Amino acid sequence: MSQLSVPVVWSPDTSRHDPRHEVWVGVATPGTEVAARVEAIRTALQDAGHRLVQAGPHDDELLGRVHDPDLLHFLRTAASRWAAGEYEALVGQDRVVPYLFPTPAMTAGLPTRPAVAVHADAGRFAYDTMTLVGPGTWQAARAAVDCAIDAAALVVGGERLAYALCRPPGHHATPAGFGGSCYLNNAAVAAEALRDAGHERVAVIDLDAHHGNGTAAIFYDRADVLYGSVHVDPGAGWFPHVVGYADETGTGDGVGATRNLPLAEGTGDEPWLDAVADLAQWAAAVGCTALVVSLGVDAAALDPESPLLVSDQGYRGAGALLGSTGLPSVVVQEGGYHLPSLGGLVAAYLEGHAAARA
Ligand code: SP5
Ligand code: ZN
Repeated sequence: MSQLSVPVVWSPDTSRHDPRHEVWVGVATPGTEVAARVEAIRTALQDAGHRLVQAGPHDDELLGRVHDPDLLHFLRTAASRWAAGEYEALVGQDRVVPYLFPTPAMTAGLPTRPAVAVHADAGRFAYDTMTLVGPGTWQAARAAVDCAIDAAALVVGGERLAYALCRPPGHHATPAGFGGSCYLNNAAVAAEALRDAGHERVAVIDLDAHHGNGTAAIFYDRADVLYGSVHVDPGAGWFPHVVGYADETGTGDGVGATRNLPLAEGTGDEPWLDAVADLAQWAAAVGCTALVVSLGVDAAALDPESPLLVSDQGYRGAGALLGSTGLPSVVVQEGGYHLPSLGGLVAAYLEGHAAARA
């Protein structure tokens, strides 16, 4: 058991974010990306014999390579701007909810000026109404980035596999936008950390049920960080709806360095694992020397947020496929919302990955 023990990098600060609500088709529904997820995963991984490592603080250098300074400034200050307003008295809640979206449909070619009112300014960065910012959101998202940085450092230091218990998740956070329960792109930061340490080509393999539009956007024009994703077909009506199609394959230097493998609703283990195998072979064949795995476990059958039907065995098999590339790997937590089975799914993935041999 101990030889299969994987370092699990976590931080108590990741629990400081409480989304409270998701505004879904105009109605405040209970949040799905809750702090209890951390506890569920941490307990399951401890029970499986993995070892906890607490993340230390890091500066914003790597973060600044994947996100615009304006986004970082907004997220850092939004909760206090909201608290300074009259929203509590007006509507009785303290979460930042966007009210206006200054898309090109509105600005029609004029420059987008920052709005003075924070409820109007939020739409400059938020691209959905479901990803609310509260008092601890920045601290938690920043701590999740620290988990990713420390997990990458462990792999650079010689571990063949490290797991970052990132929460809130990150793969929907784009260079200048947040949404899909994500604020800062943990996986992208891990990839940058591996690049920094001398890995000239890194692959991010995204197993979350949803297309990681943020990670895809960050690396879309780059040849040094590949992005490969298996996810529920956005064309069938699933988040992120407008991106994540198979014909999105990269641009400029990044032509051919993005691969999207969308699957139909109801897809189970066998076709899902075929897609994972395809991505694993691709990463190894094109000369990547390290992997970042965006491990969402919301493709599982019991998950309330996706229609894919992957089992525990499926996640164990995905771990085995990616582990058998032999590439040093940083596994970063993304989605997964069924609290009773969440921890077991992550443990199954890590067991498969840790036991695999090239
Ligand atoms: C990281 C991740 O898995 N993000 C998922 C974002 C998808 N959210 C879309 C939500 C669609 C509506 N779900 C209804 C939930 C009502 N509370
Ligand atoms: Zn997801």
